[in-house]
Formats: sequence, C-alpha cells, structure tokens
Amino acid sequence: MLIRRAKEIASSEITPKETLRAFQRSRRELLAGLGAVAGAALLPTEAWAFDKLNVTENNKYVVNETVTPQAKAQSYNNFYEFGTSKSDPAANAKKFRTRPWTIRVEGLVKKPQTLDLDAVMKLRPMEQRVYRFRCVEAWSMVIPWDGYSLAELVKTVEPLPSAKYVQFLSLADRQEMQLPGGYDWPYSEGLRMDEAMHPLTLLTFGSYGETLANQQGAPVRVIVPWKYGFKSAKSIVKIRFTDKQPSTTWNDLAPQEYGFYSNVNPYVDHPRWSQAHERRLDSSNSLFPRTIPTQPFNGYGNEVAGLYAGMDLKKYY
Ligand SMILES: Nc1nc2c(c(=O)[nH]1)N[C@H]1C(S)=C(S)[C@@H](COP(=O)(O)O)O[C@H]1N2
Ligand SMILES: [Mo]
Repeated sequence: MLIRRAKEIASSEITPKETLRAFQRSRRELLAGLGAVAGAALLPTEAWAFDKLNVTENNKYVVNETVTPQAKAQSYNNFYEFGTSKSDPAANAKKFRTRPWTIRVEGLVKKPQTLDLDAVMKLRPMEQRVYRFRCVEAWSMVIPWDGYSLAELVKTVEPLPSAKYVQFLSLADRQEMQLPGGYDWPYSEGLRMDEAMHPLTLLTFGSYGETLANQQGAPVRVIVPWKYGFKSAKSIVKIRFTDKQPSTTWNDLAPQEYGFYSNVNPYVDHPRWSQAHERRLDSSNSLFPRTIPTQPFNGYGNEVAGLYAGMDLKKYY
C-alpha cells in the first residue's frame, strides 16, 4: 500500500481532525489556484487519507467469520471509473478529491435539496457493522463497514408516496477519473424503495473505523449486503426517487447477465459461471482462497427474504 494509514503515522505527526479539514480546504483552494496537476506535485497528499470515525459496534450485524484484512479490501477493488482491473482503483484514485462533496437529492421527494457531505455524516451516529460482501464474480470478503441505515437519510427528505425506486448516481469527472470507454457514465444503480429502506442497507462513509479509501468509493457509498457487489454504488453524488425502475449500468450493458434485483442466489447461475460457491478472500488464505458455498441472500435471508415473497427469483434475478 502506498497510502499511509493514520495508524502508521507517529502520534507527534497527527493533526487534530478539524485542523486537517481546514488544511485540506485551504490546500484545495490553493490547488484550484495553481492548477491541480502542478499543485499536487508540490504538496504531500497522503497523510490525511484516513480520518478515524467515531463508531459504535452494532452487535446485531456481526458476521462471526474471519474479517478480510483492510489492506486486501483496499487493494482488490472494482471501481471501473478508475480502470477495469482490480489494482487500477488503488493506483489511479490516489489524488481523487472527496471534499467539498455534495449529494443532490431529487425526483419524487417533498424537499429536493443539495446536502453537504459533512452534514450528512453528522445526521445520525455511525455504527460499525461487520457484513459479508459478495461480488458477482464469485469472490467475497467480510468487512466492517461504518455508517448508518440509508433509511435515516431517506426519511429526512420525505419521499412522495409515488416514489417506488431509488437511483444512485456516482460521480463521473473526466479530470479525476479514467472513465474507460464502453460504459455509460455516470455509474448508475437502483433499489426498490423497500430495499432502500431496509435497515441492512447502509449509507457508508467508512470501513475498519476509518473514512473510506478513495478506491472503496469515498466519501460515500451504499452497501447492500444481500445483493451482488455492483448494487453498492460508490462515490455517490445524486440520489433520485422515481416511480419507474431506473436504468442501471450493468443491467443496461448486459441485461441477460445482470438483473435489476441481483440478490445473491446460489441457485441462479450467471450465464458464464456458477454462483453456487465463492472464493472467500481473508487473511487465512491469501494465496489459495478457500471456496465456500454461497448462501441465499448472502446469508441475510432471515432479514430480507420477505421482501421478495411471491416473486419468481429465477425471473427477477
Ligand atoms: N461507481 C461505482 N460503484 C461500484 C462499482 C463501480 O465500478 N463503480 N463496482 C461495483 C462492484 S462490481 C463491486 S463488487 C463493488 C466493489 O466494492 P469494493 O471495491 O469496496 O470491494 O463496488 C460496486 N460499486
Ligand atoms: Mo462486483
């Protein structure tokens, strides 16, 4: 890892958070004046990459399985805006600017508004939840994610009764991201309203008790632990409430491979590979990950199966 973590920095070097923020802000203004490329070379960029978060463990949401090392979770990523291989996001997102950051909330809500991320972070106390996370590519990790239920934010913007879906749009900025061809940027994902309001759906600002690494989708993403990883949109700038199922990046690209629902389901194979098993990436097996059976709804069936009662999950994959 090229990024220095907060814990690797001697305590004498640690600057209180607020001072760091002010410094980041003034640095950003300075950079804006200098031109970002020239400026970035003059100033250190790594020391404040991670802020400690004030989190309380949520004991209801703890997976008693070996946790994936933070270094793995932050070096083996899918974030196609920064490149399509697993190591691209960590390499290409180092200078990604995550402040100032706003989230535009629009569509079928009583109060469309633009929210400042720092205010959103303070809206509710942050919890740490240890979730299983499974990619559609049949690997999985166990990660402590930090945030609060997305429902808490949704309630404050008062969706109209006609709002049936929520769409998430990620940042698409050519100055900051590679944005490879062949994809329709911005990255778009969506959930049905009841899925978005489910307490497991986490508005996520951090992991392992620290702010998200850029490659993980800093400064804010969602985590939907019973669905394939691609439903968990990163670096979100817009949340839109709609009455129709929104178009989503992977469903648009290959609808026969990636459905809108994308619930983790060992009984419905991807057309090109089985979904019955997964490679668990954790510290016990970094070279030869063990293969374990995949659980329906990624093991969260007790909590979420009811959302899909009566639905044919082979059809609505
Ligand atoms: N904006 C955006 N969000 C995204 C992706 C992406 O390419 N762009 N990839 C998705 C996929 S396929 C997965 S598996 C997870 C990966 O999250 P991680 O890198 O934190 O493990 O992010 C999801 N969210
Ligand atoms: Mo994924």
